[in-house]
Amino acid sequence: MINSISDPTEIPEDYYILHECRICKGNNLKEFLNLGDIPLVNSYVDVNSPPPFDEKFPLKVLFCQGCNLSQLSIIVRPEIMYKNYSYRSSISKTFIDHCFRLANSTVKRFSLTDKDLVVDIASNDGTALGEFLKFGVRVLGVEPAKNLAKIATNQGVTTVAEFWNKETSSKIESKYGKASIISAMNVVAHVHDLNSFIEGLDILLKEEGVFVMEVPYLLNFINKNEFDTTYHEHLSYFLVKPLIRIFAANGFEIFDIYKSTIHGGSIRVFVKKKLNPFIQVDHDAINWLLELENDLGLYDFDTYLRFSEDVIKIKSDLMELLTRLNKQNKNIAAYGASAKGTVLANYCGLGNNLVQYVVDDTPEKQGFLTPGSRIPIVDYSYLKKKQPDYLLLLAWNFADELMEKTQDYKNAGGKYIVPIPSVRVL
Ligand code: DWN
Repeated sequence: MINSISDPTEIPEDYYILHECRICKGNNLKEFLNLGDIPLVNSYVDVNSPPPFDEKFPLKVLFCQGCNLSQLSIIVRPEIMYKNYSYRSSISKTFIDHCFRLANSTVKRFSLTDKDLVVDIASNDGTALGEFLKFGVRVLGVEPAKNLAKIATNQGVTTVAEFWNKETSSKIESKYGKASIISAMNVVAHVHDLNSFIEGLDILLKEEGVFVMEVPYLLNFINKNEFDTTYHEHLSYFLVKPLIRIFAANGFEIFDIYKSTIHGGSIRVFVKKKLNPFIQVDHDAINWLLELENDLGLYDFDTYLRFSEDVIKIKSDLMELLTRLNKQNKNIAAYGASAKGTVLANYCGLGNNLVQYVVDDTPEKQGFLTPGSRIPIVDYSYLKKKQPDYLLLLAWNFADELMEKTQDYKNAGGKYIVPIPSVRVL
């Protein structure tokens, strides 16, 4: 989610080119990943009126030598990406369970009661807040995609259909009062103007309140070759080091942080207002991750170049495997019409000739074609009917959950292809 574009020069109508690092404002930005031109990952194609071609945008990642933030070279206008959004966070049980644990631990750790307000930024269909509601706290979602805000509100999670910014924050404050907790799961990486985002937090958060966020961790991205989580929505790829810097520059302070396994590896970061004296900073937790980042070479550009070589190998291994299986007349399907699946398919040049259909349990995606690769998206019953020989797990981050729910497929002789961190047949 971008709230305002401060400096990048406008080129075509739909996107901007980044000229300086969004955190340190330096211009020592070096490219380490170029995935070519890729469509917007949530622009699923209508089977009944497909456009002549799917619009594509350059997808490149740059490393800032100044503050070590990795970031996309362009910024697509948020209005294009988020007005109607097919991704539903409630589709995965693994994620719902994760949100329950987050709600449970947050309510206990900060002694929340029915007087406390929890606000979730980019609350999607209300999955996380639904778990907080179980503990009797007050909740409010903020979600720019009107279709999702409506679903959440209908399910009892009142949701404001707006982008997060200072104006939205002020409006919420005057109507609902200050928040004890503001959460942001998988959205800070989507934000171009981080200063404005944090100013919004400052307005709505109580002086003793806590901001808790989760973002994919660049450490896992590099070490597990998670290149397909690069897409136009993900503007920043975070290490702890640049995060400390951006919060400090805005009067906030990280006081605790730890790794989580969700979405291929994330960090959960707890942040307070700098002047809040009631919460102690866990320096050991923070320093441990900073040392780990340093030891793993994540402040060194050469590490990123080695990663980009691994990415090329995944592409050739996957295409070699799928082409060989196709020649042997094996039927290949996929599971998970995910954003990362769209990037993987388009980068590798994988289409309907190799993968016959993609199974996805999201009703909003079924009946459409995947962006660019144009593979039909179907519901789970297809898998049962067709029993393909191989199932490519495009939502590899939920591999355990997908394999568990497709036990019958496996028992009938089906095999899985897992593309990340390296191509494997299971
Ligand atoms: O930040 C973002 C991340 C966290 O989520 C986004 N901007 C968009 C989205 O990315 P993604 O689409 O790559 O996320 P997922 O959660 O890996 O997508 C999984 C896909 O697989 C979804 O389309 C749902 C589907 N799925 C399913 O149909 N049945 C997943 C599971 C676990 C299932 O049981």
